[in-house]
Amino acid sequence: MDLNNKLQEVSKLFRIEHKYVDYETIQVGNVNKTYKVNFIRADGSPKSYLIQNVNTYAFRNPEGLMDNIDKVTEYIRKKKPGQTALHFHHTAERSTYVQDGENFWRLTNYVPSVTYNVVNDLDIVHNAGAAFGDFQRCLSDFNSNELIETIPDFHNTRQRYEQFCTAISEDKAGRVAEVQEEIDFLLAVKEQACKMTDMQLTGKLPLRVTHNDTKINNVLFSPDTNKPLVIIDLDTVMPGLLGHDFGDAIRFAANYEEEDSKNLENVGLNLEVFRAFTEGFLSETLEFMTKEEIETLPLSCFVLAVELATRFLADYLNGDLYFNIRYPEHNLDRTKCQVALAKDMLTKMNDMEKIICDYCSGFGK
Ligand code: GN1
Ligand code: MG
Repeated sequence: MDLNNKLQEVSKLFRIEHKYVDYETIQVGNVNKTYKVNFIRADGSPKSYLIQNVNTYAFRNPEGLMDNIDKVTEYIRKKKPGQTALHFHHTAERSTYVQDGENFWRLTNYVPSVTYNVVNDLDIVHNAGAAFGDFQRCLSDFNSNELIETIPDFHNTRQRYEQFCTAISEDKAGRVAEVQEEIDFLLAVKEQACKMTDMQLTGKLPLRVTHNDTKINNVLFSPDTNKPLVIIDLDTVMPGLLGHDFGDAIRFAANYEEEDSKNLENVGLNLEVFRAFTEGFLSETLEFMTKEEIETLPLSCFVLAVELATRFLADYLNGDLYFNIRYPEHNLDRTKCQVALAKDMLTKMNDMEKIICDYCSGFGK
């Protein structure tokens, strides 16, 4: 069926009765497919919604995922009644999704906003750090047993390495020979990259409820004030480590280049952006963080860059089954970029540590 017809049909099931106009594909997500769908209301005014087709290859239990999102958004809404929120519409049967075959559709309000992939404005970066920190703080007393793991072992770096090694030995797409340099680097740093996972397993780092996909483009900003409006992409909200959220945010926002850049000579950690994000994040989280959590923040940035590199490269070796790609070498370019970033981070560990220490000492931590 033509996508126009499908989106019309789905919006009807979610009881949207306005006149359908057209849709725009939102290019940012690497896993789900997202469309902004435009309508005209009876009074002639325009109205848009977001329709997503959830990737059921990545998310094997989409019903459980929607249940997680319901619980978390409701919890946040009660704590912050006036705040902009994501609202998932219901069908006549009170379901927040519509399933047809492998397609799993959902529909939310469209929030007029701006998002950023690369940001140099330090106020915006600081605000994003505070928004993700606030998200953690809001959920710090949420009982994580109520949530399912939407992707089991999502940030279990040891398991990510196992999947990576399987992809190398199977060599399904016949690509191993061309990526030996990247493989060698990733295998060489394995123990360092798995340190946080080990600390979690031995109880040295506490499990919390985390977002697990803290790219700055998952923060919607007000176009007028540049203040954060709402955090989106709650598919991976589940038990995790605070450092996963911090490290993932830094590897994305504090890179001089976008995460799939081919300009490898420019790829690296921008310490000013790191400082701005860190100060915003810690302004919300320092109060409840443990000493070990604070100490592992610089490492977490390296860990998340390396872990994602193993995921991109494993997918490239498997023949690009998981991530949406926009051209054949996309996963390889993503890998090279994360590897270059991880290498640069290794040279800046002390700088990151100093920025964190300076901030903490101001609060007697
Ligand atoms: C995926 O689809 P998107 O862009 O929200 C991935 C993240 C990666 C990210 C890298 C469920 O997120 O883990 O960090 O790509 N999400 C999932 O851009 O695997
Ligand atoms: Mg995501």
